[in-house]
Amino acid sequence: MKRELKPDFERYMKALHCEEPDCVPQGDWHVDHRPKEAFMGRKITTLQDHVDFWHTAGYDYVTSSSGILEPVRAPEGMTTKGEAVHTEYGDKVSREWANTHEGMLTSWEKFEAYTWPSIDDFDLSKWDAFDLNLPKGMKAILLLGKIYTTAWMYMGAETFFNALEQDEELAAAIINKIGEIQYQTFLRVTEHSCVGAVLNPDDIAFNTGLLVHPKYLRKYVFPWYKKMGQVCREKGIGFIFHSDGDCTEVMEDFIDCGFHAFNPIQPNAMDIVEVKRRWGKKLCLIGNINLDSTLTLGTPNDVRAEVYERIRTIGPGGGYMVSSSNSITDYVPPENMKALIDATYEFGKYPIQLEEGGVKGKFWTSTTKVRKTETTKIETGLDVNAYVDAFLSNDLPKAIAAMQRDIDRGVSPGAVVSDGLIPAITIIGEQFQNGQIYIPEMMIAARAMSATLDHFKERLTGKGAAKKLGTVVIGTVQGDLHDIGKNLVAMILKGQGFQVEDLGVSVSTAKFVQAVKEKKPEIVAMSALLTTTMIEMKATIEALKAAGLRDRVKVIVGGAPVTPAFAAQIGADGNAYDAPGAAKLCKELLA
Ligand code: B1M
Repeated sequence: MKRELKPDFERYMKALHCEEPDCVPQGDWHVDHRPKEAFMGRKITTLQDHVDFWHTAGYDYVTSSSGILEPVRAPEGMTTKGEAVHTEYGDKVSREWANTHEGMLTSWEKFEAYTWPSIDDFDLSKWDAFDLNLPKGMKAILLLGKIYTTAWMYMGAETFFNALEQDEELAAAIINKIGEIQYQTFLRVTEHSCVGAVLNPDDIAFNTGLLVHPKYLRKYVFPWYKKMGQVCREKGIGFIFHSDGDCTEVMEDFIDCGFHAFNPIQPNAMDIVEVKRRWGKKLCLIGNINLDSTLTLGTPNDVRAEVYERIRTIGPGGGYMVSSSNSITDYVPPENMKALIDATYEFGKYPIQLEEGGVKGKFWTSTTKVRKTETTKIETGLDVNAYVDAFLSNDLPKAIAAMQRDIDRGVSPGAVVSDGLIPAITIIGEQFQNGQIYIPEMMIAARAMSATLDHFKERLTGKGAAKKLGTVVIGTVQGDLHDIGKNLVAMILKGQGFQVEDLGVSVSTAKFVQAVKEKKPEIVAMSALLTTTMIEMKATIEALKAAGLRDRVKVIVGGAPVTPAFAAQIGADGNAYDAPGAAKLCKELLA
């Protein structure tokens, strides 16, 4: 469909102010390089090429990063390389990301010795060029403000989570340093007349909720957002917050920080109709076209139908822009990206008068979150709560004393583990599932339990020892570098009494097969967070079959986009939604 609308940033601003412009704007903030080239049918190399892309594709803006403090593309010395990430373009690319376990700034010494980039070295020429050359009607959206994500990437996720609970001052000092640099950069760039809005892509959540307790965000991170928000409001420029996952707990905080809009409202994490009902008068909503399924696995007609449905339900009254539920990644087929753009233009004219069911597509559903509401009552005759408290407060002497007390009462060390420690970590797991505690507490508790077990190692291997439940070989599949969830699964499995062989991230089928031959596990556990890497799970099962090993092991699969139906379809033995569920499943499979 030929687009006749001219770029008009006023349209975008109207939508940001929750008013009806002439039509629903497109709202994507990031398009990977390959889809850009496929759309343009040519190489994209210069700044002008990028501008041409955004202009030709019908956006009212170009987006561009500040380029400062971008450790998502990890600083030197702290990277994990992912080979063979699948793309839709007949090839595979390799990517590097920050290493999860340990980053560069893990102590006060390292923090104090680190030379931070200076704001004065910052090259502003890109913004000068935008000031002069942006096509009429277009503005630039500055991508800047990542503070939380930058902090954990500098420290490594696990060190960061740990520091929040154990050395809060260090975490706070690093966050503040980053906040200051981001803020100064923000002030410099927003002096340019080309800047129409600032989008802050700081992922603070995952599918079931915030990654850390909101008290930390409120104390250290949100005050910086608020400072930027004030400046944006004074200058009359837009201010947009991007975070994946379920941000329900802090939506009011976003309004308080001065954000005009929220993106991308992942369908498997938040229900956009409910979000619109609760906050739609104060926050413009941008996104929700499903990257997990429709955009990646659906047909152009599925995309068209989903855009129709969103515009029909969320568009009336204004305050909505169409975009992917994350970004346009290089595994979105080019024809689906085109369908997204065309359908926005086709259906988005105000006033919106679309009938229910006007365009039918096969809506692809992702796992919706499952939060338990009750905790299991555990009665074993031991004081399980003493272990729960000790693990959650990372109080090793207390945990050791409790275990010693139970042993002195005549309970065998093995029975203390199975009736005291394991029920305790099960209760903690349920608190995590219920959203009562967050990832740092869960990780710290799992580690405290592991340290307690280590302390009694000798007595646990002798008479009366707890039986090892079995060996699990675990890894994130090839092409996928997400490992925070996989690491949590590994920790909980260890805590529950499994021997765990962790193969790391981007694990090839050959490496899984080799590990099964060498480690002789009872279970192979595969994690994937990207829809396109899920096929590696199938490939691994096929490879195990080809090597004659499939009957020797149970295979479980998990990760945010993996569903029980997918697990069944590829011939896995089971799927678990979260880390405690994975441990339960492994036990059931070996029972
Ligand atoms: Co990325 N990312 N990311 N990311 N990222 C997601 C996963 C995404 C859902 C965001 C979105 O759509 N809005 C999306 C994937 C969409 C899809 O395809 N379905 C996405 C994308 C698109 C990308 C890139 C492609 C972005 C780009 O380049 N354009 C890129 C890909 C890199 C690569 O892997 N090749 C990318 C990169 C990154 C970072 C490097 C920046 C970082 C990862 C850092 C790291 O792991 N070392 C990152 C992050 C942090 C996320 C989000 C925000 C959070 C993931 C997380 O750590 N959650 C995520 C958004 C989201 O999840 N909604 C997103 C915390 C963790 C505890 O939860 O991993 O879900 P989770 O694990 C859970 C369960 O899933 C389960 O247990 C855990 C909890 O108990 N579980 C299992 C996990 N494995 C299991 C195995 C089991 C059983 C249960 O049995 C074996």
